[in-house]
Amino acid sequence: MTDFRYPIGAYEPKPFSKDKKEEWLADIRFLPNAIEHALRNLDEAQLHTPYREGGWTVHQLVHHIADSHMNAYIRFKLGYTEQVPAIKTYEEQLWATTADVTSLLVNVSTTLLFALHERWHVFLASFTDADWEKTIFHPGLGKEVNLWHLLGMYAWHGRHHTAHITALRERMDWY
Ligand code: NI
Repeated sequence: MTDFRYPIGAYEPKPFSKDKKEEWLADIRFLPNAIEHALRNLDEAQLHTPYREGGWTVHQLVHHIADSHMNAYIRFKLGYTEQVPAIKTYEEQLWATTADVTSLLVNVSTTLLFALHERWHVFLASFTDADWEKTIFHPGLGKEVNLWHLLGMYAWHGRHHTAHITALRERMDWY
């Protein structure tokens, strides 16, 4: 049976390479376009459909990606400018139920993602090979994580949630 939670599988860390870097930077750059494409023509009833039983709705997924990637951007800025800073985890399930998420249209978050990812991509594209080895301390994981690992994680994270939406569209025959 298909696990709807992991349509593209789990994140698999990869060693640093120029090709992988270009691929992951492109994932960051084009995530907002991918989300916009995944959402095309969906009406409010469709947007409020859970992508799996008991899961987040499409609407919550989009706001979650914005929540997650705002945190991600801050993690990269901290990791780049400080010596092994401890980053802050957050309660993503609770963040997905606050008033801004429940009351605002998904367009607000896609607009936010276009601006955020433009800044994030330009920032990341300036990294030297050595910059990718800078680390943050991740209290959730209880260990140091380098910015290369973090890049792969967020490239995966964007594709992972986009696939939740596109897989739902396919199963529901929404075209
Ligand atoms: Ni997520």
